[in-house]
Amino acid sequence: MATVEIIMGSKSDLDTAKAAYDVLVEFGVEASVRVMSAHRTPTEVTEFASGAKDRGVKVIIAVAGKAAHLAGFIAASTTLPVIGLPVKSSFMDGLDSLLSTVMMPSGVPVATVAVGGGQNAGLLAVQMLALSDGNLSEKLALYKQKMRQSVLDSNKEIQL
Ligand code: RP5
Repeated sequence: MATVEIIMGSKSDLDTAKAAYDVLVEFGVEASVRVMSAHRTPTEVTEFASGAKDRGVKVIIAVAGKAAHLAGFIAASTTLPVIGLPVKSSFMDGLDSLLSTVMMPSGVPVATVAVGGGQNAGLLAVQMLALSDGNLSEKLALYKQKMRQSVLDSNKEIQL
């Protein structure tokens, strides 16, 4: 069973979801990707969300675009942390997805990352898991060190 379950509203969201999945794989976290729609399969989403904790899931990443209610709909039925990943849509460049995901009512939080921010969604999930996993915590520290070094190297290369 996956520690992080990534749910996307449509298979058309796969490229966005894959960026989060790739980060989780890079950190050695068990992850899965499934299609489930808040609007088209509401019964399945409710069953999925209400049973996630008992399946051993620790974090859920919900990927959706347009009227993107998936993350909030999942958060309504679980106490697990839910990360919302808004998809860049064709008509409003993802502003519709962003607002539909982030503007949750009090009591039902969704930790929303940037439009198309798959990498950060994956990293945020890793950071949550690292709170109780020393090995992951060390990997995150190394990741930060590498990122820092990369910027320092860029600065050396670009001397105009
Ligand atoms: C949302 O509507 C999905 O998350 C997707 O981003 C968007 C369009 O879905 P499709 O019409 O491509 O299936 O539910």
